[in-house]
Amino acid sequence: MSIRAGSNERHARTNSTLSRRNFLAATGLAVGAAALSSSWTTAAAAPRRALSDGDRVPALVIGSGYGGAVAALRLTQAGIDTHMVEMGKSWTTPGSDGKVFCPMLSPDGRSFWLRDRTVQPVSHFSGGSVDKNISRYVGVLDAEDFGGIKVYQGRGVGGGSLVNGGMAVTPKRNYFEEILPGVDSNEMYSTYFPRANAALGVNNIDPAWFESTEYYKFARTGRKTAERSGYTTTFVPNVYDFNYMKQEAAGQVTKSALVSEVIYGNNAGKKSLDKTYLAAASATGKLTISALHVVTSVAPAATGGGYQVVMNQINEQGNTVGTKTVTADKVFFAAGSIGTSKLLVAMKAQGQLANLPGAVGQEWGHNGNVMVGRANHMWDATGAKQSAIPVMGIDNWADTSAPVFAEIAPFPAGTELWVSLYLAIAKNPQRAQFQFNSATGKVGLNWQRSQNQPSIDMAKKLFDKINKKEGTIYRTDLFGPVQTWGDQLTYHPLGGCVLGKATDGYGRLPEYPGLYVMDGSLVPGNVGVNPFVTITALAERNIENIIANDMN
Ligand code: FAE
Repeated sequence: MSIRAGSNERHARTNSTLSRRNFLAATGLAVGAAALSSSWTTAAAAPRRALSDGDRVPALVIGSGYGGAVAALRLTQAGIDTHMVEMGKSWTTPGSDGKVFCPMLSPDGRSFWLRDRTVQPVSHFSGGSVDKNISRYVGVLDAEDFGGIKVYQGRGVGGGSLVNGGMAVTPKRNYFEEILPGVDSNEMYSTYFPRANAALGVNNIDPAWFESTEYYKFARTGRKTAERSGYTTTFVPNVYDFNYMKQEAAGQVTKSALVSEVIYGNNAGKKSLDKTYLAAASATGKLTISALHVVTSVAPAATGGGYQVVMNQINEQGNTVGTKTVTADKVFFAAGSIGTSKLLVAMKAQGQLANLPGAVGQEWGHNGNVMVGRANHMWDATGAKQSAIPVMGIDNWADTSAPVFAEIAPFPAGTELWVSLYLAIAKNPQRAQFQFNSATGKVGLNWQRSQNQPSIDMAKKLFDKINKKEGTIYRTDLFGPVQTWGDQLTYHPLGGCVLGKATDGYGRLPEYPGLYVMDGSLVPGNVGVNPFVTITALAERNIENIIANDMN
């Protein structure tokens, strides 16, 4: 869906005077808003008024992922008119196939961000590439290439929540205390993690159904082989609605997770942010979302205080169709670890925000991600039918010689492959920095592929043991023509603007009052589990403090 700025611009200017009643009537949200606490309401119902050139707004949020969605909800609930800017599109309009998101097994332009060919994480099979040509479009999944690593990220209103596996994991408390010693963990574990889990709609699979359904045979096989080698496995909560999934299996509703949908978006079943935090923020009548707008610059306003935010409006082919400058009293950077770090490092280097501290752009890590596949024996099938939503992990974090938390990942190819696939999160201490290149005007990330060797070594210890016990081998055909480890990619970019180092203890950039960081860039490189619950809970903690102290 494209933004028609022209016809909508006047609304942005009058937003602050738009009454809640008019808002609800205009958007058809009245019923959904009333039922919000117990059911799903989509932010699709939010008015798609784009910001206009020359607007002055109280609060502007860059990015609509976890950090941005928390900021938007809590700011709007505090009565503050909030304007969100998102480079991706609003995923609300079905394509010619009647679906908003494209099928996982036959991807089209909707799958990838501005590419002519897919870059699938599992890119090969039996010696050949499984990538496919696609039309260039503002698709939902980006694979941003920094030379040493490809960073997968969600693009669209809802950020990473649109494409992720929904695994909602609260980190181990002792490791959280180790990585963020300045944060009161009592508060986090008694207040903010529970608050985040509740607002995200986290739920657990029914263990009895898990044991019986063909769709989780792959996870049961992964569990059996891990436990036979003495490893502990654990169920992992998720934001995919497991009641809906059960109904899918029973043939009562349209299938989504059970027809392989996940990394190119779920057409049903998943409580992505547009159905939780952003829907609730929209229902206040205080939020506008400008989709297909890319923020390119933030600098102190020349007069009147606040910050000048420059953005390019793009069309669905990614071409710039306009440029706007908006002044905001407060700006919340929530463009993700990569997006926020790139913006801040560029602004510091180019002089717009020259006084930012040296810690900006530092301590980036990929959460120790590495993927691997094992070939099971014929009698250890993984199932032709697999749910695309992972629900189980191998927890070997306590092994200090090789701390690993490995997600037992689905391989939902629609046919029996006997492959057990894993995404390992290892305690890899390696970090990288973002650097501005004055010749190209771009920000790079100096991560080298060799920095992933510690992840490989740790994961290898675990999976070598399983292979030895089972008499099985690694698949060497999944991540390249002959390549065992998927070590050239990450789904979990973290750091670049670390809490208490680049910012104060709550995400403020103290050199520039009114600038805040809200997203995964606050987390120093590794959190030991899938990261979005941590990002959400930290954002909840920080925005509460900011609203209490900075918003008069
Ligand atoms: P994020 O959600 O990335 O949101 C940032 C937003 O800002 C995006 O929508 C961008 O398009 C937008 N943006 C960036 N730059 C600009 C700009 N200049 N102007 C305007 N907008 C901009 O950030 N995590 C889990 O915990 N469990 C999982 O199961 C899981 N699975 C994953 C699977 C995949 C395929 C991927 C890609 C990620 C997965 N993750 C998972 C990671 C998780 O989605 C990620 O940590 C969070 O989305 C990061 O949240 P942020 O708020 O930091």
